[in-house]
Amino acid sequence: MARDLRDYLDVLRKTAPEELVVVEREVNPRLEASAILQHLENRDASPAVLFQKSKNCRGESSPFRLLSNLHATRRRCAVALGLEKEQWRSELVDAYARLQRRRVKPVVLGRDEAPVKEVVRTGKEVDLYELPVMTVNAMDGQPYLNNVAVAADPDTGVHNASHHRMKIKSPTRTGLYSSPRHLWNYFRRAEEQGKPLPVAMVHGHHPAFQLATECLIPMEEDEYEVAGSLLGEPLRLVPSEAFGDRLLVPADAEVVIEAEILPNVREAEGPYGEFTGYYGPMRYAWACEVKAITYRKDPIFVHYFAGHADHTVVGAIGKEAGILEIVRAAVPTVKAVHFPLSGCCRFIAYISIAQKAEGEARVAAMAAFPPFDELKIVVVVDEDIDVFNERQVLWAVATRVQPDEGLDIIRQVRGGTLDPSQLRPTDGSKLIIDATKPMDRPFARTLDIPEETMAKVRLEEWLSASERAKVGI
Ligand SMILES: Cc1cc2nc3c(=O)[nH]c(=O)nc-3n(C[C@H](O)[C@H](O)[C@H](O)COP(=O)(O)O)c2cc1C
Ligand SMILES: [Mn+2]
Repeated sequence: MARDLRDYLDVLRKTAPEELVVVEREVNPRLEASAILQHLENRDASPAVLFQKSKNCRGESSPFRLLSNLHATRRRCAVALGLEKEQWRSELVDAYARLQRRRVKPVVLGRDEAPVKEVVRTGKEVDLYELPVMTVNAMDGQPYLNNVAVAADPDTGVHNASHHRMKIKSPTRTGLYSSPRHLWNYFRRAEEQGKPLPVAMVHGHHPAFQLATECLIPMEEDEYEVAGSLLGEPLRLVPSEAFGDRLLVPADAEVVIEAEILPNVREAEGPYGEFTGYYGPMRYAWACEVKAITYRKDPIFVHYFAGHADHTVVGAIGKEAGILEIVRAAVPTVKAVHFPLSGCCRFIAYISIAQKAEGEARVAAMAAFPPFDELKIVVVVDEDIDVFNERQVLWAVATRVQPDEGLDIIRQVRGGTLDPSQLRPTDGSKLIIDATKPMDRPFARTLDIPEETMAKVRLEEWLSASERAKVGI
């Protein structure tokens, strides 16, 4: 059996049942589903939520189940990569980096063998409003598809996969906003040749697939091979309905929506509730025509809770792993990289190093910026600081940094296009905070209690069960 979403949900039910909440009552994907997720978040709960029954975009009962918030915790991402749920800190990033080094080529199946072809809608049968697409935030106005967009390089045929949203404008027409990265580059080259670019939205697969699409690899390399690396087996592909071998799509996906991005057409897109926690503006963006929708029997439609952890955590782990590898080439003693939720998992990175020579912290920070344009602030700390513990990181900033020595600003560098504080469309500034201890003079010693005393004192011998219960141990 190939690995897919259903097999992952089974593993989750067995190893981390508290991570999945099932709702039997029929939900409306228009704002009601996100209100439920928001109520949970307000109580500090971030389970994946599987709605067993959902309405479609017309408010009618649909045959689709709706799954959201799947990627909102690193624990669930750890389980997706075959780790224990407790291994969600640097073990998860290290595992991603290790797995990604060994690429696994995909295999191509015939149509009859592909679960995603169990139901095929083409021509007049194509109707996006039949899907349970969520309208997540008040000002979105329309439902937006939001998941993995796959495309083939118009010149080489190599496949790229990356998350993108698509505004639904009619039963077959969508808008697509893309920042200048790989998919953007593919389409611009197709457009220069006057051709449309085939693209497919993949809504639902084993979450290792979604995690793989956020890897940092050169554009010439095949992202389906990275999906194989993280899945631990070749990704199974199948020719698309509308474009045949020119666009191969994941055979074990739940739902695939095949479309063409139209050359020389721009239409209004947005506002949209962004990963930043703000609405992004309305602007002229690409337009697409949907050619086919295919899905499995008893389909599960996966939708991100846009603007929340579900939208950002999935992108963080591949970025952390890619930056860890690149920083390691410059500073071999790098220990860990973390893109915290407080920086929307993109704008801020915490990097720890075992500094051996003065100046290595700056080298680590400089190496971290180029691979990912949205990274804006890098904080470098010593190895005694756990980069997954934000309080420790800020303690290092508070006690090891003098602002006139520890900060550097780099101006007019490619930045994220969705950062609301950025003045110009594609460039902004970067900040380095070197929160490592100086090496050229003695530094204050961190508090500690002798190790042998710590080892000798066992709390069970000092606190009765009832007293231990008071402090939750
Ligand atoms: C859930 C999610 C939604 C995203 N939506 C978009 C989007 O609509 N447009 C965009 O340009 N980038 C979006 N991104 C960011 C890209 O997926 C990300 O930068 C990716 O690495 C680009 O890959 P590529 O260079 O292979 O195209 C999204 C990321 C996530 C995790
Ligand atoms: Mn790419």
